[in-house]
Amino acid sequence: MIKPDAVRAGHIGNILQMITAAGFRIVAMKLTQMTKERAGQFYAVHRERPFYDELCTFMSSGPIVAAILEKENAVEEFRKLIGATDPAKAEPGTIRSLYGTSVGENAVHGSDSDENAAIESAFHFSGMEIYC
Ligand code: DAT
Ligand code: MG
Repeated sequence: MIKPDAVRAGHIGNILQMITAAGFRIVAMKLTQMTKERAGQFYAVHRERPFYDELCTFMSSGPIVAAILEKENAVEEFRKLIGATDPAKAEPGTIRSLYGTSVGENAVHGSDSDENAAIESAFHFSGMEIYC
């Protein structure tokens, strides 16, 4: 996902350019806004964390770009491209280092495993919206 902060700041085009230049193929994509309840479902694993409410408020604060990306070793490769959760600690040149503004508002989401990538893909897209 391109998060609401980066969409608001006009970074959709630059971020997609970085993603495709890094060799990812976009197999599904949409501009959409999650309700706070849907954001809560998406981030349910973080339910007990102190930042959960802030996270759900932020993630539902405006439209996001949801996408499914395909590449060899995609999960690990995408996490390299986006950088560390805290933009201040992200490698220079990574998406979060360039476009994130704080640990909460860090421009992009990436799945953390193939299993979660499948769950998160199904959260945002129906089979007919996926072009593998
Ligand atoms: P990542 O998005 O790198 O997988 P995560 O899964 O640990 O990081 O956390 C999910 C999101 O929650 C993260 O992108 C931003 C928010 N978050 C994480 N730690 C936070 C913190 N200490 N304060 C505020 N928001 C935080
Ligand atoms: Mg995570």
